[in-house]
Amino acid sequence: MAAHQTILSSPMHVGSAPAAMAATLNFDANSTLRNAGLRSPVPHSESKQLPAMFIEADKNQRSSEDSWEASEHAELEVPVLDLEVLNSGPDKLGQRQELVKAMAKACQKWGFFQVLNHGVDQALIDRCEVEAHRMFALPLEVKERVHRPPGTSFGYGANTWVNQKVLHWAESFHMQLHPTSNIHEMAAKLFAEGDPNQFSSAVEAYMTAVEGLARRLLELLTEGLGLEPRHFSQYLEKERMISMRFNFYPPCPEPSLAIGLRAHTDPHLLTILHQDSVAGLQVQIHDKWVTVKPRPDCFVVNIGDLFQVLSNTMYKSVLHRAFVNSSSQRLSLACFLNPPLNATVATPPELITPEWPQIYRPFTWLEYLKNAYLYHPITGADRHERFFLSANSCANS
Ligand SMILES: O=C(O)CCC(=O)C(=O)O
Repeated sequence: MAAHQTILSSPMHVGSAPAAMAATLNFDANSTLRNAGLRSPVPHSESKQLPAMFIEADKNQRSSEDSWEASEHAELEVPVLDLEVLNSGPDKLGQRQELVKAMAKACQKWGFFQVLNHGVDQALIDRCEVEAHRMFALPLEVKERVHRPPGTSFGYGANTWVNQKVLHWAESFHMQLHPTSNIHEMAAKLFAEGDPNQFSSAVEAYMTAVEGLARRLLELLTEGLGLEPRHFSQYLEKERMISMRFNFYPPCPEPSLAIGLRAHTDPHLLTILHQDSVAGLQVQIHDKWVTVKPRPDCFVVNIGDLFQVLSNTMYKSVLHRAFVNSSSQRLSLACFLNPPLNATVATPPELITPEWPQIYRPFTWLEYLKNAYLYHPITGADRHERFFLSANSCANS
């Protein structure tokens, strides 16, 4: 068993200035989730036939018959949890405990849940969605002003993984709020002829509100592990990484041959996703793909790889993907909560017992990010195995 470690401990000095941290994210172009360098093959809803570069040959990756409609299997509904009970009042105390338990149970089984009455103003969500649509509707040559260079993390383009031959039927735009915001800079390029502030103020206000929600959820989830609620969140007060990806899926001429976003786990700590009213997100459970019913009044929350490590696999980071359809466009806003790159991620000793031994060795988020994308870039299903304490210590998984 490893020596006692603090989880998300004080930064180890990999390079402490925010600018230096940002710079270290620029991986080798051949080794990461990267932009495909798209210029012309942006998915077009006008196409009658699916262009070859979007045809997914691997049937296991297509959104096909193997999906179960949650409505036909009541037990296969990603749970919807009502946060209303968090509003203080002595009569709500018992209900709060129930909520914490339900949340922990959802993360053990699904790694996913939805939250209702989450406290993020609906007007803020609507405003951010309007701005996302405005951004994707810009002419391609304007969007390319913020083109994400191959091998880097932020900007406009299409996500592909190394080794992936086929393009996703999707456009994406990834921005960062912390440690340094790149939102104003990119808005200034995108909306040079208009009012960049309209875009950046909506996006920043949305991300700030969602970060607040993510922190509240992190504390409840931590409590659900039997730890003091601020056990992890205390380390994210000053330094943290907050980013958001807009995912836009135009109607697809042959949806059964394409995929919006391939199956993957999120490498992050926690993901807070808002999907519009069009279905597309699917979660894998018992080797079946289950559709997460769109609830625009809810956020979808999922455990990332880092939280799986911190929880010693009690919480699961689960494969998910996005499918596309022929009639409706779809928008999702995915916000990611992360520690700073130089934070140490280590399972707390309280969660390590003889019956539930330590699975992972401590590592930094930077080390994980580089390895995660370098070695298991496509599904991410087993990329965290590289961080097992020893080859045989996968007893709990
Ligand atoms: O669009 C979706 O529902 C899924 C998005 C997602 O998984 C991601 O951005 O990582």
